Amino acid sequence: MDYQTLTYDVTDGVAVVTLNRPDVMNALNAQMRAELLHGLRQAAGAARAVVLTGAGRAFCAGQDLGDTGNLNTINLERLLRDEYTPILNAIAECPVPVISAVNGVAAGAGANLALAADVVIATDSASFLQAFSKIGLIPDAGGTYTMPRKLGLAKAMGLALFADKLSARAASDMGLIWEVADDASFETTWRARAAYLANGPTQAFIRTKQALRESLGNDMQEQLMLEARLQGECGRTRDFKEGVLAFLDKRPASFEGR
Ligand code: T3D
Repeated sequence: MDYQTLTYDVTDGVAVVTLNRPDVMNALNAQMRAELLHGLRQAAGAARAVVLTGAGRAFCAGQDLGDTGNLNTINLERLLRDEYTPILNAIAECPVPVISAVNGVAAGAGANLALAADVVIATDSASFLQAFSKIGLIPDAGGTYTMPRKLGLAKAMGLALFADKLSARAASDMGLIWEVADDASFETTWRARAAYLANGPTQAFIRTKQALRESLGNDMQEQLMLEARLQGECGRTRDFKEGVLAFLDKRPASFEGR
């Protein structure tokens, strides 16, 4: 696909998808949603780690409010079901870890797109804004699923109702995201994290993602059975043997992802 609204690059096992409509803070129009879905699906089969980030001073300002069409006839249920949900599913179902590298403000569906990733790394000056109530909507793009699970109901409810802008530091302190990096070292930080994943035991990372995501719907016995099955699979990988031998040899492991 010839992307117009994002850039797509795969280098050294890391796919980087960069939302690229900086004039509107990378707001999502129909074309960007289609291209993002395509890019994420491509990346899932082409890399050992995937990064989603934004060009310019924003990560993503959510729905392009200039691209909503006729407000009297707009069908938001269809929009979410047919255009946003497949993107969120593509992140959840991407076998390898997905990092959101949040380079600036993430608002509305842009905030929840960022939070849908497996690992969220934000630059110090970034912020998260559940902007929906400001325009008479509820949090969407998975926000009502993600936020209570990461934060608990009290903080999720407050963010959704009051739409306060949350600094990256506050988001990290609350457990909403994995880490914050200084603006000067932000790109170095997320690239190092992505490289670590791309050079690691990919089969174990795939199953770690699966086990942790599935745990949200499992009881303890189901989860213990899932762990046993997935660990059994890891035990048959070349990377497991290499990891143990490297430990015994007192040398760094060289993982192939198999
Ligand atoms: O509506 C539906 O179809 C339903 C779908 C809903 C899902 C959603 O995502 S609802 C939430 C939509 N997003 C928002 O409500 C956020 C709107 N934007 C803002 O609140 C602010 O722009 C920001 C907090 C993100 C950033 O503020 P600031 O002061 O740093 O920048 P700015 O000056 O407001 O914006 C810069 C430009 O980006 C500006 O254009 P201009 O004046 O330079 O030509 C602004 O209009 C544009 N922009 C920002 N957000 C959007 C946008 N253009 C279109 N859509 C946007 N969402």
